[in-house]
Amino acid sequence: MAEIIAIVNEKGGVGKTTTAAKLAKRGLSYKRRPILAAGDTFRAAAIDQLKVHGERLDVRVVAHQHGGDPAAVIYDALEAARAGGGNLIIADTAGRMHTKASLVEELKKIDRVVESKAADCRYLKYLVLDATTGRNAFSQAEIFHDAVSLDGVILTKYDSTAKGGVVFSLASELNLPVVYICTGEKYTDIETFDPKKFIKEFTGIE
Ligand SMILES: Nc1nc2c(ncn2[C@@H]2O[C@H](COP(=O)(O)OP(=O)(O)OP(=O)(O)O)[C@@H](O)[C@H]2O)c(=O)[nH]1
Ligand SMILES: [Mg+2]
Repeated sequence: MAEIIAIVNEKGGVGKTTTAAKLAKRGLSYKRRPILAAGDTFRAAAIDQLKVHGERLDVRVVAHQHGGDPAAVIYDALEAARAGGGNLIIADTAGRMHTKASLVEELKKIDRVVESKAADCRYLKYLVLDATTGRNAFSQAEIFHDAVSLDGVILTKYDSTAKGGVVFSLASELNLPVVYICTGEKYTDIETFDPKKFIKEFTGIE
């Protein structure tokens, strides 16, 4: 049974693609066989960016042409996994689109593909939030959670801020857990979220 992780946010530059690569690297370290799916078909350079990560990590990248249908890319990645090519699909998605509604529609289409093609798979939708953006990050979470029901949040750029207070409102207002925290640009700069450690750092109280 494969696992599918979709990395989403409709804001550009929050760290989606980097995080997808970090999760692939993490998957490798747990003896998983990741496949990166290039679901950002909107921005011309996005596919190449993911391919570069794939080459560096020696991880297969499933990609279509610029402008293609992201759900079809995920479909092909599922086929590749079924054919024995991997057991952890990590799907990068677009952060810059014409309208907000189009990304949500795209995600719903991806949901439909996964449901019809891979109902037996574990399917997780993680929203990537830039820790430096505060309340704006929370609004993103609200929009996406409402639209596609998220499984968790990955907080990036935690190395650039002492804040990250969004963690509290995500939990209290949306009941949404932070699953990973990213602390830099290297593939290994990702760790599972540790609430106790976070509180200690946030409050400065031992
Ligand atoms: N300091 C720091 N930089 C990060 C982190 N995660 C990503 N970045 C950097 O943020 C920039 C944008 O990262 P991308 O992964 O391209 O962001 P994206 O969300 O895929 O952007 P678009 O595809 O343009 O929507 C890059 O320069 C990354 O190296 C992090 O945890 N810490
Ligand atoms: Mg990207």
